[in-house]
Amino acid sequence: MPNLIFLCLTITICLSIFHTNFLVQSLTSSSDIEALKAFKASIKPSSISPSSCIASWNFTIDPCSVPRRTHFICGFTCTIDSTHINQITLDPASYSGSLTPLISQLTQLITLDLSDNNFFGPIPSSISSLSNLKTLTLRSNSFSGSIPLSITSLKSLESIDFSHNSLSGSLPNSLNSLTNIHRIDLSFNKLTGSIPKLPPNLLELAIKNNLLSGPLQKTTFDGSNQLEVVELSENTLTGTIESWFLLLPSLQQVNLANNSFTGIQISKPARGGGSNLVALNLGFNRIQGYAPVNLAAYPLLSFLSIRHNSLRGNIPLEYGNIKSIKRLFLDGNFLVGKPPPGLLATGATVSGSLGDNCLQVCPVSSQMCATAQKPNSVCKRAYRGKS
Ligand SMILES: *[C@@H]1O[C@H](CO)[C@@H](O)[C@H](O)[C@H]1NC(C)=O
Ligand SMILES: CC(=O)N[C@H]1CO[C@H](CO)[C@@H](O)[C@@H]1O
Repeated sequence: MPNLIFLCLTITICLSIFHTNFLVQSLTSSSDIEALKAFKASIKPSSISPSSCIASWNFTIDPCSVPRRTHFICGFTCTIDSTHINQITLDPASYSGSLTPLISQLTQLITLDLSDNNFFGPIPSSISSLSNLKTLTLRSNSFSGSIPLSITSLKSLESIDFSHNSLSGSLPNSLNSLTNIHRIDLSFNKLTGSIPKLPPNLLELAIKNNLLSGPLQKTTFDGSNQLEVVELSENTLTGTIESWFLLLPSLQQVNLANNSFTGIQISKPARGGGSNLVALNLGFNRIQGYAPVNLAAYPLLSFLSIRHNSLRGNIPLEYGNIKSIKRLFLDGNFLVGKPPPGLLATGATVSGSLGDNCLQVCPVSSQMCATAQKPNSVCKRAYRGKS
């Protein structure tokens, strides 16, 4: 009997020692450790340089234990209670590999930033399990395939940056269910199709240098009342830019250059601070017709480019009286007549270009006229049979 009691006591002590040790040595949840191991394992060992963060991910100790002098030196952070990984921010160290679907086990992750490496292959759709994720930055890698539809269930997401990858296919249709997102950057990919309805709290939309097509649709921008920045240059967008677009209430910077737009309609903003538009770039399109007079009514407009289009007729006199304008580019059109005096006056603060048009008067004493006008023959041909 005493033997049995002794045995029980021993087992209890052993168990409690084991238990304490277990708690001390293994802070991080086992599923997080498993996910980190898988994350490292899907990176090619040959691409992990000895001085990089990932090289220090040596699982002989617990990832969240401190201090981290030799093991797990950098690349991630843990929650305050050291039980979960809440941030992965890799160093730009040319890591090459895929992103493991087991990333979905890091359920407390708030930031995932793999920018400036060589990750390739698809963005795993299991990423949709990261319900706390606020920042998803995969910029400057080689991810391919389409943007997983499941991404639209990431309700906490505030910022997506997938720019400079090789993503293809169209944008997820239910993008607008990302109710907390304020920044989307998908620039420099191979995305096709049109832009679906935008999330309601979006401030910045950048999809520069892709293969987007079709016109800008009102349904896309309906309710985009916070939208300040629209960067859609270098796509294959077509059609007329309609008057509702520049009247989106928060718009500040718009770049639609290097597309195939053919027309533009501009309405005057409401009187008394009706527009915050500061910069508008419509250069290198196929816009026909007259230079839109109503642009002169945008009270904060400081940069305007409609260069390299097919504008005809006179430069509106009103363009000489835009008080806010600092840079104005109307070069590379078929504009005629005489520029508004306000643009050429000595001491005028506006710079830019009126060159490569069909202006009859453009004094080379003005910097705006430094580039020569088109040859007469070209201008005659352009206006033959038209008024
Ligand atoms: C991991 O760390 C242990 C010591 O904690 C060391 O013996 C081992 O070589 C390390 N492994 C690698 C791959 O660096
Ligand atoms: C904003 C933008 O993309 N502008 C580019 C349009 O294309 C011309 C000519 O190729 C470039 O010089 C511009 O930088």
